[in-house]
Amino acid sequence: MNIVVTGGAGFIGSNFVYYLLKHRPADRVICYDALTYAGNLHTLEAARKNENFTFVRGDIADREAVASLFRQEKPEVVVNFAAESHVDRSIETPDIFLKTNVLGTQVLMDACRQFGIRRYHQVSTDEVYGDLPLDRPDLFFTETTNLHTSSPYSASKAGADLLTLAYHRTYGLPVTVSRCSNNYGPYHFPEKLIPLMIINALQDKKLPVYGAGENVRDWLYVEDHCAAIDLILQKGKVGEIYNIGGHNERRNIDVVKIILKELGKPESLIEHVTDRKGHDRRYAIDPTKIHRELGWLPQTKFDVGIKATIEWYLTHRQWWETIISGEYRNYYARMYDER
Ligand code: NAD
Ligand code: TDX
Repeated sequence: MNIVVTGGAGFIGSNFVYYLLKHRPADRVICYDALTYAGNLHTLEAARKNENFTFVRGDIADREAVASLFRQEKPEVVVNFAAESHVDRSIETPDIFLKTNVLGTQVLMDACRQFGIRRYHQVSTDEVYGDLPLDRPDLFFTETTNLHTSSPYSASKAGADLLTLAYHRTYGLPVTVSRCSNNYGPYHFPEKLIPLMIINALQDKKLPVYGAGENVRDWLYVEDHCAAIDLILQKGKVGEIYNIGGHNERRNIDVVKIILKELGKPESLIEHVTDRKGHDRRYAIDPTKIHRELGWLPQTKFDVGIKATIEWYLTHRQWWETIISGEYRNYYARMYDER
């Protein structure tokens, strides 16, 4: 089978590429990625040595390029990870989020209709549900929770998510949608909470916690997300939405303290900075459906996953040092200087 993985040079997409090469050795994996600031060919170095893997550089919003990808590679399955994925950047510059996340999804699905496809899978997010109050630990997002987005990022992801379901209902496109909670693990771009805190702590730099750090995220080890998507491709029902999450809710401040403890660094490195605009308070996924219907359960406990992640950043210094010595410095100054 030929599987196109869009956004496969980013964090979760690259982990999914490696997951497929390991677990589906009979399949061909084609990574289609525009290599934005978040895409990184170094991440795919090992994959590129595998004869079942092909890399094609291109934009999902570019109709011509996508058509040529479909003519050339004849995919039977498309898994769409490609997106602008960082909430803080969406607050700065929403335009590219609408172009890539909404229009790019439309272009991909139009190609799927034109050329024919066995499955189009849209990688959505728990952020489409908005947030939950901190004082209601009994509340969780289910697949039928109303969408109620907060940031330009989450609104663009909700647009893409709904468009995917509309293409199923209107045109009969064989789609599935997954809405996952926060991922962590290897190849996570250094602007996101966990890698940023690990990398700053390793350099004895301040750790910028937004507000009081009481916002809650539901963390899932990236490989568990990959396994869930693979299962949805194998056994998921067309037209269905699947929530993915492992009931692992943590306050940001507690995650930061765990990282400091693991690295043997002092809590005095923590600096509370101005809060994110419209900051979602709590995300919490109810994964009952994917567990009951497909038998998925997360395999990696947080205390194991976070240690493995820290170890990965310790042993892959070159990967992140290359990133943070480039354009990232301007981003960091823009976001954090005088915050
Ligand atoms: P990422 O920012 O690390 O990677 C995104 C990748 O998409 C990059 O390789 C980038 O080059 C590529 N890309 C961006 N615009 C493109 C375009 N126009 N055409 C082709 N490629 C393009 O993101 P991530 O954290 O790996 O997230 C992957 C997907 O999973 C996204 O759709 C995101 O919304 C979703 N998601 C992420 C999380 C999380 O915790 N990171 C949780 C749930 C869902
Ligand atoms: O410097 C920081 N300080 C801080 O306190 C950063 C970068 C983040 N935070 C806080 C904001 C959030 O409450 O940490 C939490 C996590 O922030 P991010 O890593 O930016 O992730 P989040 O906004 O939760 O979104 C992530 O999960 C859902 C992904 O980036 C999205 O792509 C995904 O859809």
